[in-house]
Amino acid sequence: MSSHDQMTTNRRQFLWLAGLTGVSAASLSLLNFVIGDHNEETRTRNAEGTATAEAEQSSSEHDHTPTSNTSAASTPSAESAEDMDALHEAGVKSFPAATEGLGGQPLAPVMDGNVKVFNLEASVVSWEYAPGQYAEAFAYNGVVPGPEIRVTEGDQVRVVLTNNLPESTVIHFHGLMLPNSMDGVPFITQPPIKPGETFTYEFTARPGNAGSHMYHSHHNAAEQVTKGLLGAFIVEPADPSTRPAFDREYTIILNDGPIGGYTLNGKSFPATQPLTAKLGERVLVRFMNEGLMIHPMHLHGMPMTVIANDGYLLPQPYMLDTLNIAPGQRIDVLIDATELGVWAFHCHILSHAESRHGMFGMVTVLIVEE
Ligand SMILES: [Cu+2]
Repeated sequence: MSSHDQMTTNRRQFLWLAGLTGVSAASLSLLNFVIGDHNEETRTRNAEGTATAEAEQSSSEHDHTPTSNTSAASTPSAESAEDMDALHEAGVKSFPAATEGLGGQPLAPVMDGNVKVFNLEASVVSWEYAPGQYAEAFAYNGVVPGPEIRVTEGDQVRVVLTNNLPESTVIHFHGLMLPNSMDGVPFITQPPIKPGETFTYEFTARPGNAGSHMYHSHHNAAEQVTKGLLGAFIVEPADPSTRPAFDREYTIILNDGPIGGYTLNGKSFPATQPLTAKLGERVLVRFMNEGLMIHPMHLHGMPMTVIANDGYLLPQPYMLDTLNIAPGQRIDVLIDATELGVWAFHCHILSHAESRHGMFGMVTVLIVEE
């Protein structure tokens, strides 16, 4: 494929995704412009020496992603700077790369009287976490993350889970205050839901429990959750004026493990999705960590204001540009989109974000446009 064809394909992929996310064609030219600048910097930096490459070589042993080529990493001198740069450039230029399946989309409830009913099915799927890269995943309704469940304080909620996995499972509603029998922990609050069985969870979204929460497996969880049995459970405040206003919102679920290594919303760069905002908008980002490691997410160009931990509003918001998010935590931040451009947004444990062969894993961008 010629570079022109590749560029055309990438443009098509970007426009396809732009259609989903509302990014205008102007963003595309902006992205090309900024990427061009970035590559100039990259070439300059790589000409300075090989110390970085050696550090990356040792860290690459910990990568569990297909972009980490250990045989190449063991012979760094075999690769020219030009070859390395070409791989870095190709990865960035393919962003955002189209892949099959998109998790975390809102699940519309079915009403049963005044009860909001959410139907979930857990099953084994083949999940494309990066272009052409598939892994066996355990998924709710076929996607990773599972569909977003969103209710309002005071709602009566029913979640019906059918287990079509080859092993037992349960759902724990992480962060929700609910009756003990609905807490979803095998042999503490309920028997495991065996293969082929269905279990019904029912509770009220309590006033005072608004915020960013999660649902996930609590059985063989180190394996089941990292393989995909996770999702966002968002409780809207009954009175929206009780929480800070924003113009648009994104949820970023962090995960690390068997499906794609280090992922944002079930995808590894360049298959992650960009965040977009118009200049001057205020963006709410709900970070949720479903993985086994801490991930310090770093936004270039603008600070983030932390407004809530685990759903609970902070008495005093504070600003930062690198946010540690531990397993189980949900942290809400506001970003004032004051700076035009395409800004890198990535985990700052660098071996979760970049190898000798380019960026992968927990990398996306915030695009601020006119
Ligand atoms: Cu990380």
